[in-house]
Amino acid sequence: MSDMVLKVADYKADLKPIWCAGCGDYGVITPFYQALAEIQAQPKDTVIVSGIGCSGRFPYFCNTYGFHGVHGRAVPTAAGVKIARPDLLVIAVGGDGDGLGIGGGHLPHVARKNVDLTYILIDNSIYGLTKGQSSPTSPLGMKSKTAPYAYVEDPVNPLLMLLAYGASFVARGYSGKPKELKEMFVAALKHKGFSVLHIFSPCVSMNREVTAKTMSEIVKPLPADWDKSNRLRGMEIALDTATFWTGVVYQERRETMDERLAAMEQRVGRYKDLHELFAHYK
Ligand SMILES: Cc1ncc(C[n+]2csc(CCOP(=O)(O)OP(=O)(O)O)c2C)c(N)n1
Ligand code: SF4
Ligand SMILES: [Mg+2]
Repeated sequence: MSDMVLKVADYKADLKPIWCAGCGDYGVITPFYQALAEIQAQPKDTVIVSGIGCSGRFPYFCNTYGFHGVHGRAVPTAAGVKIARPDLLVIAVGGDGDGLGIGGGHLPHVARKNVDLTYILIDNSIYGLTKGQSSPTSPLGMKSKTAPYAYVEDPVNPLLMLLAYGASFVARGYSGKPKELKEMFVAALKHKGFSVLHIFSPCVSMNREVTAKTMSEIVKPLPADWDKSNRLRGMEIALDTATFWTGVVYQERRETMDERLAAMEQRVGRYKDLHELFAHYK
């Protein structure tokens, strides 16, 4: 397998995506397949871990290893896979409810630890799978099944949070711009460290307010000479909520958790079992 040149079709599972017709997630998975082919990811060495949600179905549609886990736990589970098997290409996928609601407490820790994995956060500002409850990114005033008059909460700002948490690669994309997304996926997958893509992907069935039409009015690519090394500048554009700037916002090379663990193993050796480890503390 490793001597063969893999094509985009080689990354597609036999099971075709079953999202609603017109769902933005098709615009996410297509460039993702293309990016896997571009970097020639080996399916046997690639693991996709997802949470629960329409977006959480991602691993079923990819010809790689997959783990469809517990709602909100895609990122810490993926981190565990990477720490146990640093040789694997590890990808976590989930929705805005999964990653920013129930799983919101996990994100800062995997980001600060700089675990070497790629997290695809697919945001549609709604709980799609469970049929239309407000989510942490639903805008103030938006109507939903759980806010029939209007949503009374302010949304979180995922880009601002990810930059503040210390993620070493932060990009923002839109499912309606798949060519841009493919480039971002390639850069994220090649990045050594925690790379995260916040991707807006309209839910055509459950969200009638944040749509492809409203997004097309605010999506704008970052300038070609954008300085990716400036975290504060990234925070400034995150705070510009009138424009949905897309592109690689921030990137730095910082020692990763698996590099630090490997260095420690070199220094102290690998413990054979827990008795040996605890003997160290006597
Ligand atoms: C512990 C737990 N709580 C709640 C649920 C129900 N549940 C399943 S998916 C989901 C929300 C999905 O929304 P999101 O993460 O935004 O994904 P989307 O479907 O929009 O892609 C919820 C609340 C669950 N499966 N497990
Ligand atoms: S409910 Fe929304 S997010 Fe889920 S498959 Fe349908 S369009 Fe996509
Ligand atoms: Mg969602």
